[in-house]
Amino acid sequence: MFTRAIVRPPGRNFANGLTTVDLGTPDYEIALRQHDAYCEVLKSLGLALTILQVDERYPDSTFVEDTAILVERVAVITRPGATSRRGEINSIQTELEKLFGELRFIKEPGTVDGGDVCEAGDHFFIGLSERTNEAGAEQLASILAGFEYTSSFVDIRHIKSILHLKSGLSYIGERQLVVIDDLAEMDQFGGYELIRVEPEEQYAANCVLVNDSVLVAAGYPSFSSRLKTLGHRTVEVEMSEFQKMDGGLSCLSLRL
Ligand code: CIR
Repeated sequence: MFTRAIVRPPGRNFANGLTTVDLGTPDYEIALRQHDAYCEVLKSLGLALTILQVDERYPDSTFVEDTAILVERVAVITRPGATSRRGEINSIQTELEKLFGELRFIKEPGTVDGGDVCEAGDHFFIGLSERTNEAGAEQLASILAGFEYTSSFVDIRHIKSILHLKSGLSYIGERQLVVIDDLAEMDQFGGYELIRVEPEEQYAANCVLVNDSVLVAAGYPSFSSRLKTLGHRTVEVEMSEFQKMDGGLSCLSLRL
């Protein structure tokens, strides 16, 4: 069960962040409203929120997930792959020092973005991407192994339609993985029940299991009803402005 989440609202210069998609400029006021609604959903699912101060030095800093990997006994502070995002870790570290007995760090030359790290029970899928390199993935796997978690690497560098592994993969419990077609045939996912997302609903593949519910992006009816059919309780969240900046549901919070 998650009891807490760390979030950070977008700043006024949110639109100056990095993006690879061509969906237009995000509207700051709408983004703020969507972020508020996201926070309300987390609260309604029983999570206490730590709301970090807006930090306009880092326009992408609302995507807090990329800065840390959290498991029960340890928090791993990442070294984000994009140099413009490296400084985001400082305020996250300060916060996590209050909540975790032990912190570990991804060190140079390693890079890891939290968006590439998919926890599936006691196993982790770690994406090798434009942001997470082999050195970073190996460091993370070795830290996690010290806490009895296993890991496997998933190379997504050839899949141009996703920025991070979790843009195309989510674990929703009970050995069920939500996957996009490009990932579905990979050996690493053998032994899991795969829920394939239709290509036109690919953005919906980034969904988040929070306690008894799965957060899904609003506007993907086929995927949403599929999850319901499988017995999941779903909560839809409007994400349009974050999608314009390559962000998904998972990246807006660190859950613990
Ligand atoms: C970036 O390119 O870093 C941000 N604009 C989006 C990060 C999204 N993070 C995530 O999916 N975990």
